[in-house]
Amino acid sequence: MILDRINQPNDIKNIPEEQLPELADEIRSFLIEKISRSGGHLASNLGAVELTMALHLAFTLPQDRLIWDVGHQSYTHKILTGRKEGFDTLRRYGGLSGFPKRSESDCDVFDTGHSSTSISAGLGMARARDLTGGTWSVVSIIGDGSFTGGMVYEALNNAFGMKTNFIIVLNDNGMSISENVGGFASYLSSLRTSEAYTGLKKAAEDTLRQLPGGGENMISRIRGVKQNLKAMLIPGAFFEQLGITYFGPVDGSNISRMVTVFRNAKKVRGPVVVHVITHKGKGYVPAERLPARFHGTGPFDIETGLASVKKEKADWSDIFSTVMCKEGKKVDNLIAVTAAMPDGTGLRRFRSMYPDRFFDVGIAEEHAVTFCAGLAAGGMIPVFAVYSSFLQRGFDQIVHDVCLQNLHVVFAIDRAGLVGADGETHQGIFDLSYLSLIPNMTILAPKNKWELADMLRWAIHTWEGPAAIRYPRGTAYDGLKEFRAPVEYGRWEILYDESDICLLAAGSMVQTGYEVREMLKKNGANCTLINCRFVKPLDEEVLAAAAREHLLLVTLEENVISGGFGQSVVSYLKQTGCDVEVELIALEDEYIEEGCVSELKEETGIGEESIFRRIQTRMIGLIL
Ligand SMILES: Cc1ncc(C[n+]2csc(CCOP(=O)(O)OP(=O)(O)O)c2C)c(N)n1
Repeated sequence: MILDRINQPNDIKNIPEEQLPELADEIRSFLIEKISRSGGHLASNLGAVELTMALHLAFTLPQDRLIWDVGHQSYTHKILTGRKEGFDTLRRYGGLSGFPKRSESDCDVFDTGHSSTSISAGLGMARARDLTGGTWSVVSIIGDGSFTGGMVYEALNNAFGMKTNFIIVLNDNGMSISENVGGFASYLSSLRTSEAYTGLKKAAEDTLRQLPGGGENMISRIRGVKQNLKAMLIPGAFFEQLGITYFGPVDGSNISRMVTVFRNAKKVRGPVVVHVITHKGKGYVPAERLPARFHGTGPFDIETGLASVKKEKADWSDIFSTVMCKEGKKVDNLIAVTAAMPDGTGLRRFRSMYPDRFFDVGIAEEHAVTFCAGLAAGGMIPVFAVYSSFLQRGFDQIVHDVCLQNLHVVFAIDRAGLVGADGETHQGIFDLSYLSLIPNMTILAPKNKWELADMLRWAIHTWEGPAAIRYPRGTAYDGLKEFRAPVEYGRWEILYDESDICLLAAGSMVQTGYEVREMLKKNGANCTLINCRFVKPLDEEVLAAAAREHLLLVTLEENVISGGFGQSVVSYLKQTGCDVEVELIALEDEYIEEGCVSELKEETGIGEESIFRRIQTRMIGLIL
C-alpha cells in the first residue's frame, strides 16, 4: 500500500508522480471504509482527494497555512498530516474530530465548522504574516456553497488592494449540501463552461470573416462590443474587477495540473483565486448519485449504500415537515425559508408542494432573518427553519430587524441542544440564552412530538409576534402522550403534582425529568414535574406556587447555564422575594466536544443518572 508510506506531513512529496493516482484511490477506499463504520462527511471528502493531495504537494506544512472552510472536507488533509490512525475514533468522544482543530495538529491552523469564514481568517493570517515579516503561503480552501455566505464578500472587498500573496482555492463541485442556489452559483456554472464561450467566439469571427467586404470592419466593431461583453463573460471577471487575480477553471482530478497552478498562484503579488472543478462523491457510485444523502451520513453498508441503522420512528424534523405541509394548505401566506438546509430541516416536501412559497437563500442566515422580517412586514407568515448553532449568525438581525418591530416571524430551531458527533461548532446550546435577552421574543420548547405540532400551529395561527420553537436532533419523543393541554401564551403544564421536589423541565429535558422522577420515586421521594413549555415568558403564577409548595426546585435545560432558563427562574424568584432552594441543571460555561448525545449528557451532568445523584445529595443536605 502506498498509503503506508504516508505517516507525517509532507510524506506525500516522496511519492513518485506516477503513483499519485493509485494513492488517491487508496485514500478513497480508506475514507469509504472508515466513514461507513463511523459515519461522517463522505461526499465532499471524496470529491476533494486530488485537490488536497495537490495542495500538500505544492505547499509545505506546517509552515504554509491551509484554512479549510466549514472543515468537513478536511479528512484527506488529516490523513496526509499523520492522523490516519485516528480515523478509528472519528467523531467519537475523545477521538479524532471531523473538523480541523488547532489542538489536534499544528497543520490545522484555524478551527472551523460554520461556513464562509475561511477568507476572512486567511486574510487576517496573511496580514499578520506581512506584519511579522513572514514569507509563508496562506491558502483558504472554500466550496462554491460556502460562497453564498455574506462574510465571503466582506472579506473579498477587504482584500482589495492587497500587495502580498494570499490564495483562495474555490473548490467548485456545483453543490452545497443540496443543489447550490442563487446568482453566484449561476455565475460559477457559466465559468465552468467558459471554454464553450471561447469556442463560440472563434466560430462567430470565422463566420464574419467569410462575409463579402464588410467582414473585417464588422469584426473590429464587434470587438469593441466584445470588450464589454468580455468583462461579463471572461472567466473570473467578477474577481478581476475586485482586484483579485483569477486562475481557472482547473480540473480538480488532474493533480499535476493543480500543482502547477498552485505554484504559479504563489508567485502572484496580491490576492488570487484558483477555481478548481471537483466532483462531489467521486469514486463511490451511491455518493455520486445522491451527494446530499452522503454529505453527512451515519454508518452505511458499502455494497448497497443503505444506512446500517434503519430509521424506525419519525424525527423532530419530520414532524415539523408534516405540520408545515398541512398548514401550507390552510394558510396561503405561509412561507418556508431555509439557509441551504432543505433536507436537514425537513422542508423538501414543502418545497415540492408550494414551490412559490419556499425560499432557499443559500448559507446566509443573517440575510434569511432579515428576509423573513421583510416578508412579515409585507403580510406573509415566514417560518425560518434553521439549526440552533447556525442561527447564532443572525443574532443582530433578530434583535434589530425582527423583534424591534415585533414582526410575526416564526423560528423553527432544529438541532437545539447537544447534537453529538459534529462537536463544538454544531452544539445548539446557546439559543435559550441569546434569545431570552431579546425583548418581544417568545420562546417555546415542546416535550414531545404532538406538542411540537401544537406549538407550530399556535405560532402560525394564534401568535402575531416573533416566536422561536426549539427542538432537538433525532427521534421525536413520543412518550407522555396522555398529557396534551392546549398551548396558551406563557402557560406551563403541570404533569405530576406532588410535594418536596419540583422538577421544572424545558423541552427535551421533560423526558429526562420524567425518568429522573421515576428514579426519585423508586427511592421514596415525592416529586412534581412541570413542563415549562414557555421558556419566555415564564409562567410566573405556576412558578410562584411551585416555590411556595416545595423544598427544592430543580430547573432542567439542554442549554448553557449562562443566561439560560434556570437563571431566568432564579432571577424571578429573587426579584419576588421567594425563598426556596434551587438547583440548576444546565451545561457549564464551556464548549462541548464531539461524542454520542447520551454519553455527552452524562459527561456534562445533564443525563438522568447525574441529575438523580445531584438531587439526592442536595436533598440530603436540606434534610440534615
Ligand atoms: C453557517 C452555516 N450554515 C450551514 C452550515 C451547514 N453546511 C455544512 S457544509 C454546507 C455546504 C457547503 O457547501 P460547499 O462549501 O460547496 O462544500 P461541499 O460540501 O460542496 O464540498 C452547509 C450548508 C454550516 N456549516 N454553517
